[in-house]
Amino acid sequence: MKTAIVFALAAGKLAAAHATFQSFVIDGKDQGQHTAVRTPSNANNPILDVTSSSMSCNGGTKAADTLEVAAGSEIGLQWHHNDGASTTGDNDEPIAASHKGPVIVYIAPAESNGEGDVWVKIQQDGLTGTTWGVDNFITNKGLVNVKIPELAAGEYLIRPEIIALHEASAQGKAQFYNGCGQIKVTGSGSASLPSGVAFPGAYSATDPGVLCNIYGGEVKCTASGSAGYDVPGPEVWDGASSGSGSGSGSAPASSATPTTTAAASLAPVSSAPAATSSATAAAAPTIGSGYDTGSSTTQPAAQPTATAETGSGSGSRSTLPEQFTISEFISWLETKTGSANAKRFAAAFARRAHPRDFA
Ligand SMILES: [Cu+2]
Repeated sequence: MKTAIVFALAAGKLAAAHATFQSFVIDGKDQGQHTAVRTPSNANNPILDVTSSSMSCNGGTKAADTLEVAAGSEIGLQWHHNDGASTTGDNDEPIAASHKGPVIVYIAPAESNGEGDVWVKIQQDGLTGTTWGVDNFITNKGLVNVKIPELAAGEYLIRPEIIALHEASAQGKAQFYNGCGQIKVTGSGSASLPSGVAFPGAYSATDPGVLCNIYGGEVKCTASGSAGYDVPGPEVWDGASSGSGSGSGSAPASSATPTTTAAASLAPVSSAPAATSSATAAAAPTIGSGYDTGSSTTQPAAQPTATAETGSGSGSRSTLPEQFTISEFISWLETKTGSANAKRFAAAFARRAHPRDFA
């Protein structure tokens, strides 16, 4: 089996394998890139500092338009790896598969501009079995579906968020991605948002779901240290009660809450992997020694090995095609650096989906 991997770095154009929230999808129709979506100030790079002001709306300034959505309706929040670029052949679209972690959605009144204790969590997808929210996110091609609560008509900010935990066993290495969309809720909903949490402020660098080792078997990123994963931040609001937005002591959700519906809508639409999944998995496994010399992360035993590709059309060459196998890549590297260095570099590179400036 030949696994073609696009090593865009070798072609000199590898973008960091991150992601941004870019558009709304309403009734299956994409509303257009940046329409009613605040464009981040720092491209698709992650936030590493939980105290950064960008934790609120990723440094984005107010967009010109606001999108009308019906209270109680389900809308889609579309993310992509790169902004404005073609997604074709991008194995890190919508995000590098290594970037495992939760996918969360918050909402706040628009007049707050995201400042103060205003953010109310309306959905989260953490870890279910061995499936992370980001795994479902990739299966859904970067589309985060969320049900808008039966909110009173008015303008709100909606803030989807991804936390990538692939290096989060070290403090300050969890990667935070968020973005803000501007919506005007219509209809006759009556729920008013409870008080919420602040960004920055809601998360600590040492929260069990932030300082978290996802490798080495069972994940134990919980307050008690038991198996599982505690999604950072408050409890999910049930969409009705008025005093429980800030987390502790929230009322138990009834079986008819938007929470339940929303969780179901986050489930993968299909268990069949996308066509690019095998290549993505090979190119972006969740391990990272290589450049990560400071990491104390326990690595899983299984890893794609360069030698597994031997025999699939290798041969020394001095130039590299746009697509090539690992063995072809090693052969090419050998012509540049010698065998030992080539194998080491190739193996390290294969474990990574993005360059060292933002791991
Ligand atoms: Cu990254």
